[in-house]
Amino acid sequence: HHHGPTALPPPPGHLPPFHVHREHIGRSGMRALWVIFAMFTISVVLTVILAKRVERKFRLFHLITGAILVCAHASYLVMACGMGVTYVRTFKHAADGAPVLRQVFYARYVDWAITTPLLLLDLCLLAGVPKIQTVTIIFADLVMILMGLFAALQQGSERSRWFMYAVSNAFFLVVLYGVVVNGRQAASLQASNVKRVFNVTSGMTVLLWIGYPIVFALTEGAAKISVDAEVIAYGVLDVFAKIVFGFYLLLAHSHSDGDSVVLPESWTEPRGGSRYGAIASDD
Ligand code: RET
Repeated sequence: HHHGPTALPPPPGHLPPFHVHREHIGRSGMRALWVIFAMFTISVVLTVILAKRVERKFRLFHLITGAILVCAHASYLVMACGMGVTYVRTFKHAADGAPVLRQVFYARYVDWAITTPLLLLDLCLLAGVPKIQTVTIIFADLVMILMGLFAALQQGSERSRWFMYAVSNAFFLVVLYGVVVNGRQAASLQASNVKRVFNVTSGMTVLLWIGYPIVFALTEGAAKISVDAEVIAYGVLDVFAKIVFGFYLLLAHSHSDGDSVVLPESWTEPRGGSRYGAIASDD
């Protein structure tokens, strides 16, 4: 009998028939992926149009928000084409006792690893959060996403999956603290319009982001809801956390000089002798 070049040698002895039950995306999930892909496509075009309407020096938030939208647009295209997805063992069994494997879209985590730091950068630059605090918030966020990815792909033990979920949530608390405490403190020094825009965008961030670990627990965590429901739930959160957030930020922040953000000295001042790199001693 001929085996292809990559075929493994036949197993020794008799193996029991191995069959598994698979949970995967259906029609409504596929339709949702394409609809959300289309929404991100339109949003990218609108962001470019909005950017063209303001002077170059007021385009920082358009650039960051545009990068977030382009990234999500690419990630939805990848997922709608059936890429960035794998099967992971759940800890459930089908009626006939077969283990249940479930589709996990790890492409999301690649997207989130890039876009959540940029969303936080939007908020930190808006409030004028000092550099070191900004870097801390963004690094905590990156660890949160990566630990979530490892939890989602974990097949060995259910306990280690939930342990890593807890670690990820601990880093999430650091992010929330940074946005609510450091962000609010920095924003309190800004003009009233900037303060108002920060209150709305940071409030949206806190409320919407809390939705992600909840959806995770129901889907990649415990496989309580279908893959279609998962795609729709994350999709709704993504649309609000990226598109609604982004356009509110760009439209409410009216780009007149009186509204512009005041960054701490350490962001803007040239290097001096008493500095630690480009960072002020009081930063
Ligand atoms: C995971 C699982 C583990 C626990 C926690 C999570 C948090 C995820 C968050 C994602 C935010 C995504 C956004 C995407 C862009 O639209 C990784 C789901 C805490 C907060 C805002």
